[in-house]
Amino acid sequence: MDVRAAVAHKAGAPLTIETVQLEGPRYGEVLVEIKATGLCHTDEFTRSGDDPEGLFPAILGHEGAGIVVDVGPGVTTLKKGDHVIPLYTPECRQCKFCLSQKTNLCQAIRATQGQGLMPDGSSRFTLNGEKVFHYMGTSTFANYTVVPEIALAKIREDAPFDKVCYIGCGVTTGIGAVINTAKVKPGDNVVVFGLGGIGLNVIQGARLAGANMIIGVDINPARRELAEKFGMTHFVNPKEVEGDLVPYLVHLTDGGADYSFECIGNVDVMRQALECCHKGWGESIIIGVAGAGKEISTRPFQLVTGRVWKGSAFGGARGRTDVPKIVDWYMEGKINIDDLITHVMPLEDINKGFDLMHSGESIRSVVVF
Ligand code: NAD
Ligand code: DAO
Ligand code: ZN
Repeated sequence: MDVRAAVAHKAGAPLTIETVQLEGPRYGEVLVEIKATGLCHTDEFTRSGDDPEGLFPAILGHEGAGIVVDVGPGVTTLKKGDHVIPLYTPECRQCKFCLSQKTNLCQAIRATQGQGLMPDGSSRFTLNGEKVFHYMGTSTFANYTVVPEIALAKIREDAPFDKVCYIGCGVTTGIGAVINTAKVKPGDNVVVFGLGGIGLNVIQGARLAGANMIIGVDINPARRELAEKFGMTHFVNPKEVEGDLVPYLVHLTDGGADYSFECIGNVDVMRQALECCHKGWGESIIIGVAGAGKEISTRPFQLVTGRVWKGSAFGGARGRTDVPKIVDWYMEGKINIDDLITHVMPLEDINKGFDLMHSGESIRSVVVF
């Protein structure tokens, strides 16, 4: 079938809106009509060429929501008409990783997903007969996409697509990192570096968890007002701190953060995030994705003296199990998504969405089909 898609032809080039051919679902696959998709920094990471594993031409996008249109043979848990959120971290419930209950990093389709292909090793997208790669197993910058059954969370039908698409990445990544990865407890002091689409969800996750101090760190002072609305108790602009940021934060938290979160992708900030943690027990969670070839460093004594460095992918969430629950939280008014969606646009304007991301004007832009 013909579908309308934003195609990334080469690193650094704007996306182009084109009619692409999409083959129907094969064994274990599902055809989804995408109704809305968010634009995440990770899409830009790949579009820009910073992603060392980026493949082109590709249809990017991994923060979508839509409706099942058709199912391939062998699909048992979804049917036509179901409302779904595609998952770039699938949940097969059968692999060693899923069965371990120690991680959300299901490996069932990892190899082919990383190659921009469906689990059988081929692509469903072509443009003028040439292969176009899938992206993160989701490719939501198209009005129809094919996704493996194990990479779809079934959600309630009264949830608005143009809001809950954000649960497909940013919301779950931020809130999940607090609840699943750090396991923040009431009264904990938390420092959040980077108050963008991810960091603001870490802030609201920390508030849900009952944190005491929720300190937001950002070089963009315009982020302060929204972050306060989401639960930030203190704002720190590193450009306005006299002297080093780390001792400033350690002093502010009376010895250091119980938990810190890096939501930028800057390896120098990752070091600051670790070193502002409390001696003996403070844990720092890396969420940001750093550029190709970047490495983190600290003095090993920071770890010897009890600080812990961790990472979190998709908020440690098991998508098919946890995403429907987060949709419920939104529908019950427990979490705020609406105020984070600052811009809505048609697919034709998707490049403007990336411009808004660069200028710092948007938190989340959402494309509606
Ligand atoms: P964003 O651009 O919306 O937000 C980044 C924020 O960091 C901005 O507010 C910016 O002003 C601030 N910032 C930049 N440099 C800073 C500095 N030196 N000190 C303090 N603040 C600084 O990005 P986002 O969509 O929130 O994504 C953040 C990161 O999370 C990206 O690296 C993205 O790729 C990554 N990410 C990770 C996962 C995961 O599962 N681990 C999922 C989604 C996104
Ligand atoms: O299982 O080896 C693996 C990779 C899992 C991918 C997790 C990606 C999380 C970070 C990228 C940000 C996505 C928006
Ligand atoms: Zn699995």
